[in-house]
Amino acid sequence: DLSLLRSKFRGSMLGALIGDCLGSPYDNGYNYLSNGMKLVLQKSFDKLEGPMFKAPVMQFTDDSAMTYSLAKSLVEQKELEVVDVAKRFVKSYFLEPNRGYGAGVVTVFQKLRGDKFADIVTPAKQQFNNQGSWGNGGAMRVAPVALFCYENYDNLLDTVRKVTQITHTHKVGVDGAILQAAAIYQSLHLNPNETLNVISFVDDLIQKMDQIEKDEEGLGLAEPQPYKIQLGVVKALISEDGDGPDVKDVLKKLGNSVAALYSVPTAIFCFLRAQKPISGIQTENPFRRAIQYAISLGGDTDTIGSMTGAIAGAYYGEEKINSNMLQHCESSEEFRVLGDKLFEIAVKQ
Ligand code: 8NA
Ligand code: MG
Ligand code: MG
Ligand code: MG
Repeated sequence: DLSLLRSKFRGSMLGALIGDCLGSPYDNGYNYLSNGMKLVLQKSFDKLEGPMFKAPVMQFTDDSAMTYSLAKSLVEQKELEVVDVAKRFVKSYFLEPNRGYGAGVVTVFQKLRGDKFADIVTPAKQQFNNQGSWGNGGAMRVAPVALFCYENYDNLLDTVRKVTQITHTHKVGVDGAILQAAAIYQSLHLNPNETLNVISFVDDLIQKMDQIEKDEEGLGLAEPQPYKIQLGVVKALISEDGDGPDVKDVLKKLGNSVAALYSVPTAIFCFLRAQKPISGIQTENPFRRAIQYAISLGGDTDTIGSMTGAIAGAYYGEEKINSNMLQHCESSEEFRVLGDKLFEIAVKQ
């Protein structure tokens, strides 16, 4: 069904945007939201869904700025042109430097601009004493690649690696982007009108990451397969019955930080957990439930909200994203159009 698939492409782009815009006001360091703040979040989402609510448009942050640049480049070049992507990242940063970029990544942008993009490999490699960044900045912007490579998983892996390494070369930063893209890819290929098998969703990701991390052994990491392990934790948490796991337990085991390893598996968990009701979150809408839950975990709320939104939007499609809520997000029309254009390029009709 091509109209459903188109809606899923839009949903992923819009989901990434809405999670970022709605999540960024709650960015609070490393604590999950207090009961009082969770109520504020509930009421604010209720208002944003209402038709008459006049609120200032919520601004997006670095997550959406970089997602936008990447999508624009893929749409205009119709293939991956890494230098073009790097130029767009840098141009967009220097036009609007106050979008909340990671503390280290700015150095990469300065170096790229400084030598006029003659060398786009070295600046990222030099980050953090030549270790490279393991931040979630590669994963947070990767949705357009998952859409662009809808029909070719091997191409997805290759494309994710190349676009991530513009800023993030640490294996854990790159593999976090691969995992986020793989989760979106799986969501896109599933039918939202059938019940989601949450266990097999995780098992499929474990199998993919096992392969990827096995191929990269020997890089000298203390733990050679960290994502495979964290996905095992996701599977255990999602299998708990009753009210599901306590928020404190989720945070202790999965995390909510700017590290890719402690945020990408968390976003996947939020999407899967929201298949069922969650206490303290009043909504019938599973897309809203996923991002509201992600934001309630605190920490890097814009990014975990955005990554959760990109996965959930790719699964449910645009229909499940409240249109009033979207009106309150900066540039939502542009993100919808980019979803359409990626669909037209990626899906052979
Ligand atoms: P980055 O590459 O600067 O990484 C983010 C941070 O992770 C760095 O500033 C370091 O503190 C740490 N880090 C990464 N790699 C290493 C390493 N090898 N050794 C030691 N420390 C390391 O930027 P990014 O693009 O990955 O960051 C993305 C995040 O920053 C997103 O959440 C984005 O929204 C932004 N951001 C985060 C917060 C927050 O803390 N909640 C606030 C504003 C902006
Ligand atoms: Mg951000
Ligand atoms: Mg970086
Ligand atoms: Mg963030």
